[in-house]
Parts: sequence; C-alpha cells; structure tokens
Amino acid sequence: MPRIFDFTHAILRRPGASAVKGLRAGGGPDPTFAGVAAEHAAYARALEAAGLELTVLDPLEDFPDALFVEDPALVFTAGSVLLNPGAPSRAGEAALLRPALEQHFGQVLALDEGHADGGDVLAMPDRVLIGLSARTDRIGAAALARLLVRFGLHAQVVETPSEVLHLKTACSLIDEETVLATRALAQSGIFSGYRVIEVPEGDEAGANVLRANEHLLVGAAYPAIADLLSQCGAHIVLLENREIAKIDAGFTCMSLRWRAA
Ligand code: CIR
Repeated sequence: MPRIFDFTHAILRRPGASAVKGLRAGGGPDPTFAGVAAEHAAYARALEAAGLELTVLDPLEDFPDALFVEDPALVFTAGSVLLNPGAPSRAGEAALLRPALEQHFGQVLALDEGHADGGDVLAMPDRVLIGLSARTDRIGAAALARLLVRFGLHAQVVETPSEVLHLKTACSLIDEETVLATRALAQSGIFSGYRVIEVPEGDEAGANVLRANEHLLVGAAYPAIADLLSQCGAHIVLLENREIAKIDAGFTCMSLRWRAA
C-alpha cells in the first residue's frame, strides 16, 4: 500500500534572475541570484536522490516567485488543480503551469472562485487541511474543498496563525502518523489523531520540512529539528536554504510531487 509521501514524480521551475525580487514578509535584503540558484539546484538533486523523476521548467522572469510552483497548483495521484494565488503579483502563474500539468495529468481542475495557495494545503492520510491565510480566503478554501471531493479527498478548513505566511510554513507531514508543527499550531488542535512533534522555541522558521519516500529534507540551519526528527526512521538530508529563505521559501513550496498511478 503506497504511503502519502511515496512520490515518483515532481515538477520544479528554475529561478530566474528576477527571483531576487521575490515577495517577502519581513522586508529584508535581496538574496543573491547565485545563492538562490545553487540552493535550488541542490534541492532538485535531493529530490532526485530520494527517487523522484523531475520535470524542471524554465524560469519565468515576469514572475519572480514562480519557482514556488506549489502555490499556484496542487497535484495528487488522481489529478491536479490550478489554484488562484492570493498575491496579486503571482496571479498569472497558474495559467503558465497548465501545459506542464496537462502533460502529466488526465484531469486538470481549476479553482473557480476565491483565492487559495498550495502552501496552505497539507495533504494527510485521512484528510486535506486547507489553512486560511492572507493568501487563502474562505471562498477559495470552500471552492477547493469542493474540487477535492472529485478526487475522493475530504478537506477540512482551518485557521492559520496570523504571523505565518502559509499553513505549511508552520507544519509538515513527517510520516503517516506524525506531524511536525510550531507550538502555536500544535496547540490549535487541528492535528487530532496524529502524533505532533513540536518545533523547539526559536526554530519556528525551520518547521517546513519535506518528506519524500525514505528521505526527509530539513534546513541545515536547524540541527535541533533534525535531531528531533532522527527518531522517525527517515534518512535526514540537511539542505542549505539561507538565500532562498530571504524570499520566504520552504522546501514543500518548491515542487509539485505526486505518485503516478
Ligand atoms: C511568496 O511570498 O509568495 C514567495 N516569496 C514565497 C512563497 C513560499 N511558498 C510557500 O510557503 N508555500
């Protein structure tokens, strides 16, 4: 029986030079392009090492944040969904992903109202959490929940702490029974039925990790998180994300991953 983090394929998009102007919540300095490109390339290699076959799309210079392919779309074994990103500068990204999705998926559904970002969607074995955020509104979340029914998936709409960009900025699925989450999110009760490993205080920015097959990608700046997760049986891969973190990157948002049927 395949597990929800057993993936065969992923779609990524290489960063363009404009990526250094990507959105960021804290208004900090630009990353260097060389750093963003190197960290993205290392991320791609890590997914390949985890056993995924990659489709790497060309950069989109008009869309600085287009490397974060998991915000304008979602993919599942049963099909894919084009979303409607909540940041105005990212609105055009979904349409530009359509050709790649059509190559791989028989079904490409599209959000028909509201806004929703894939970063606010956590697929779990028994349900899909959709977090409300500055990017995902109630109308978009409800519209997405209706679309997911067509894939046999049950969605639950949840609140996201106001200080985080996306739901998955503050939590990640580790295995079929376990979630990593910041204390604030863990205490909100949305993970009922799961074991929750709390991110150590001060390491909240490291809560986004990525489980893919037997590998678990963790930020190199968060050894305490890697330590906590070492009990979970996955092979931990530490990845630098110093430069891409300046434009609020997480590991989950830089790829669309699925298991081909
Ligand atoms: C943005 O603000 O949209 C990008 N700079 C970062 C998006 C990261 N995506 C994610 O957390 N799902």
